[in-house]
Amino acid sequence: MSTDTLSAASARHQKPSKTTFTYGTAGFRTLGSLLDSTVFRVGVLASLRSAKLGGKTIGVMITASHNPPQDNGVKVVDPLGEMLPQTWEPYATQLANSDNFEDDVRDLVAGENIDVEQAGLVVVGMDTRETSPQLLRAAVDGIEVFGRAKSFGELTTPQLHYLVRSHNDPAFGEPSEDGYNKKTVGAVAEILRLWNIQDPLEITVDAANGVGAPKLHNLSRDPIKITVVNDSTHDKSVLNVECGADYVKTNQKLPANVRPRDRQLYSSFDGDADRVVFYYTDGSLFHLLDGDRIATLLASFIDKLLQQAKVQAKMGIIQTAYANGNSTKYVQETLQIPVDFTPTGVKHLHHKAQEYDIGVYFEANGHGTVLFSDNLIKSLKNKQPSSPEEERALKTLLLLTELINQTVGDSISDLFAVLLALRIQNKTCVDWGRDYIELPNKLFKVLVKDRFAFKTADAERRLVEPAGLQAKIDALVAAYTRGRSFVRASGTENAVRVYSEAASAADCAELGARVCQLLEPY
Ligand code: G16
Repeated sequence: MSTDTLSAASARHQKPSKTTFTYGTAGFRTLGSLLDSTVFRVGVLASLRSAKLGGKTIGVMITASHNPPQDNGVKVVDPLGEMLPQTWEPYATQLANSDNFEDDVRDLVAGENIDVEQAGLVVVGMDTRETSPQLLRAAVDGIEVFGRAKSFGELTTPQLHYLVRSHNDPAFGEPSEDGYNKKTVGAVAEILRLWNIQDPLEITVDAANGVGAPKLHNLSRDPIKITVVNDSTHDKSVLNVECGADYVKTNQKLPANVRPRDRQLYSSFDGDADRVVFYYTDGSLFHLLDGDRIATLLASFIDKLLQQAKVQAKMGIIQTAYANGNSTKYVQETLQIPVDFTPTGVKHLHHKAQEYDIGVYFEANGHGTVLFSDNLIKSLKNKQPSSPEEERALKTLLLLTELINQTVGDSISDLFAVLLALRIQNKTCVDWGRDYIELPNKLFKVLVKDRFAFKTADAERRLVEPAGLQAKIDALVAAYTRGRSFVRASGTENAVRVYSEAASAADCAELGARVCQLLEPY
C-alpha cells in the first residue's frame, strides 16, 4: 500500500469536526459543504472494493437526488450496477467518521484480505448541484490512491449504474452515455415498429431542474418527442424546488410550470432521474399515478404478453409500507400476483425482486424497475413461436428486458415502458387511473432531536423504539375506518417520516396530524 500517497492525499481532505456521517438509504447525504472528506474517503473505499473483486469496475455517484439544492451525497455502485453490499456499508460509515483514517484503511485491507495492487477502474458521475464538481474531484483524488478513475461528468444516477455494468459486461451495452441512449431509443423504436405504431411517443416531463433535463433533450429524437419543463440546471437554487417527483408525490399537486390540458398524461422526474411519477387533471381534480400504479400497469402488461407468448413465469410485486392499501388489494385480488414487503430503499426491494423470474418493484415515490431473471431471458430466446401473435409478444418481452434498466430504477426507461404499455394496450391515463381507487393518504416530515432513536421492525411497519410509541399509534389507528399509519426515520434527510391513510381524506389528515403530535416529546 502506498501509505505516503494515502496520507498526502487525505491531508488535502480534512474531516469537519462535530459531524457524524452515516451511510443511509442511498449512501451519504448531508450539506454538500460538509462532504469533501467523506467523498474522498468513499473514493478510497471504492478502489478497495474494486481490488477486493479482482479489479472489476466500480461506480461512485455524487448526488443527493430529491434533497434540497444545498445538500449533496455519494454512493458506491457494485460491478453489476447493484448497490454496495450491506456488509460493506459499515466500512463506509467507519471510514467517513474515522480520526485514524490511514490505520482504519490498513485494518480494512488486512481484514478483508485485499491486494491493493488489484484495484481497477472506478467510474464517476455527478448530478448538477453547485457542490458536485468539487466533490467529484475529491472522489477522483480518493480513487487514485489505489486505483484508476474515469469521470463521466454529469449523468443521471441510472446512467452511472448502466456504465458500471457495461464496463464489466460488454454484452450489456456499449460503455458510454451514447451506448445507453442507443440501447434505450433502439428498444423503443423496435417495439413501436413491431406493433405498427406510427406516431411518436409524446409527453411533457417536469425534470425537477435536474440532470434528467439535458439527458432527455439528448434522447428526444424520432420516435420520441419529449417536451421538457423545469430544465434550468444553470440556476443551482431551483433544483427540486416546487417541482419534481418528490414534490408532486408528497404534496399531491402539480409542479410549477406544468399547465396541463385535461385528461392528458404528464410526468415528473426527481433531481437525479431515478424516480418518475405521472399525473393528469380532470377539471379541478388532480390524479396522481405513482409508483404503485406503475408497478400494476407494467405487471399486468407483462402478464398479458406472457400469455400471448405462451410462456410460464413466476412474477412477484415488491412494495414497501408506503404502498397504498388499495394497490396491494388490487395486486392480490384482481391481478392475483403475490406481493412482498421490504423496508424502504431500492437496495432492499431489488434483492427481493431477484427471487422471481420477473420481479416488479416500485416504491410509491416512483423509484423502481422490473427485473427479468437470466433463466427467463434464456427461455424467451429459445422459444419457437407458433403464431405471429406469439412471436410479437416474445420479441416485445425481450425488447422490454433491454429497455427497462435492469440495474436500478430509471426515470427515463420507466417513462418509456409506461408510455409503451399504455399505447400498446390502447389505454388512456384516465383508464389507468380507474384500475383501482386509492385510499386517501398523506406524508408528513417531522423534525426530531434524534432520528436514530426511531427503530422499526416488520418492513418498517412497526416501531420498536422509542418504547411504548407504537402502542399509542395503534390506539389512534384503531379509531379510523381502514386506518393505517407508521413512523420511520428517513435515511436521506434529517427527519422522521409519518405516513397515514384512511377511508376518507378528512380521517387520513386527522390521523396523520395526531400521529405527528405523538412525536412532539421527541
Ligand atoms: C432514496 C432511495 C429511495 C427512498 C428515498 C427516500 O431515493 O433510493 O429508495 O425511497 O431515498 O428515503 P428515506 O425515506 O429513507 O429518506 P432518492 O431518489 O432520494 O435517491
